[in-house]
Amino acid sequence: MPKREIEGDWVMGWPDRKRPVLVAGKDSQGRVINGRAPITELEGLITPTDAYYVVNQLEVPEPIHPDDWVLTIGGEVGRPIEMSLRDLQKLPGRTVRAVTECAGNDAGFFDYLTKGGKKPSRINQQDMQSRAAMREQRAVPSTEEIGNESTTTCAMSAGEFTGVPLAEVLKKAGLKAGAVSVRMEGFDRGQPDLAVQYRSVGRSDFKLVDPGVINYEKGLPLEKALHPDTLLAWSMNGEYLLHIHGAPVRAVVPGWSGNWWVKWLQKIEVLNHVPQCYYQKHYFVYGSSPEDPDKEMITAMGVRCIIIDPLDEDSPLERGAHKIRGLAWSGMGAITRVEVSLDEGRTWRDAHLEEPRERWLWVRWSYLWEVDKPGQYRIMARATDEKGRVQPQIPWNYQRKHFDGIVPTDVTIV
Ligand SMILES: Nc1nc2c(c(=O)[nH]1)N[C@H]1C(S)=C(S)[C@@H](COP(=O)(O)O)O[C@H]1N2
Ligand SMILES: [Mo]
Repeated sequence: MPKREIEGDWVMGWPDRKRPVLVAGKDSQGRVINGRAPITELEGLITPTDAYYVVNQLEVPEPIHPDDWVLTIGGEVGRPIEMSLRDLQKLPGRTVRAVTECAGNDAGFFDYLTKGGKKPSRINQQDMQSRAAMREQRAVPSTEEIGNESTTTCAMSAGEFTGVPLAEVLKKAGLKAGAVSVRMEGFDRGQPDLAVQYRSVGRSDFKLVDPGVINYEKGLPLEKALHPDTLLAWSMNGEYLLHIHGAPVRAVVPGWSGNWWVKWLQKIEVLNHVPQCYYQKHYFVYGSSPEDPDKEMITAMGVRCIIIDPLDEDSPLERGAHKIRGLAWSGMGAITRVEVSLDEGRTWRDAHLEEPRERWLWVRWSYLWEVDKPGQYRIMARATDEKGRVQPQIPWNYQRKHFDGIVPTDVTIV
């Protein structure tokens, strides 16, 4: 066996193992505007900051100096207030470790599992640079391009976030009795990218709703807004937020998909209704088609489990003992069980859940597989949560959001 690579990188002048590197797309000034995380290379639980995935629906705004930044809190409150970063930092703080996952992550597997066809690669190293260029040109992709482009597995990461519960800020302003939702507005402004919208659906032969130039915004239902782990965060992984992740302050909404985690916050508005924001009503929705009149906003992620080792690409494998490893998490409830099947799902055996099992973080799991007969093998894994929900929980929807199906790994044993 060839020796596995050790001196992959020079870090602080010393040779080290290869480090996970973000696959990024840059704008014409060389600034990263999107990125895919090399999640199958994750060791441990927390994604290093410079390998954290990046998704932006609108143009990335120019940075605001933290000293010039104020957050306005108004609407259905007793005392509308303005708070600086220092004001926020005077309130009781909180740290939460949570998975951020883009609602469109793994969308390509929806079609593979329902219609069959070619299995998308577990990690789709998309050409993020050509995406960035298309975005700047505002080009509408052809159906062929859409067919080749789906985000698999790398639009998710996990981090440690420090900030203040949104509930503390709302308490300070004083919620009025009629409060129903909390609109969070970012200071990024622009027109939604048509290419992104068409890719989400997987075709470009229908008419999109075009809201024109808007700020990114979402109206968080009050119950989730008041959950103590819903934060206004200024820190990620032990340091101040990077600009691309929403500095000075972003929302952290554990268990709910990334689109709820509004970056570059500038305004919080308490409402007596759920607002019809573009990204709430037209894009991050469940529905049967673009014409469906009963679209429903998406909220919590489903029950998720992925195999990160081995991957299809690792095939062929030699006979003997192999450790099957993966990650499991859920927006719906704590993970209590992961099972592995080696016979197309006929029988399932418990995998070992590795501690810790934090509620909003993923759980690492492993299964020792002894295999001595050469042949084709299909490895499947599925997670169960504390309420007994077994994946998948989320049905196919035309926007292909919140995929939580069981994606097998196929390997040959020689
Ligand atoms: N202001 C603002 N917040 C935003 C977005 C955006 O376009 N503008 N994109 C959302 C989406 S769709 C995702 S998946 C997450 C990604 O967060 P990250 O780039 O820090 O990983 O940010 C969310 N918050
Ligand atoms: Mo997203």
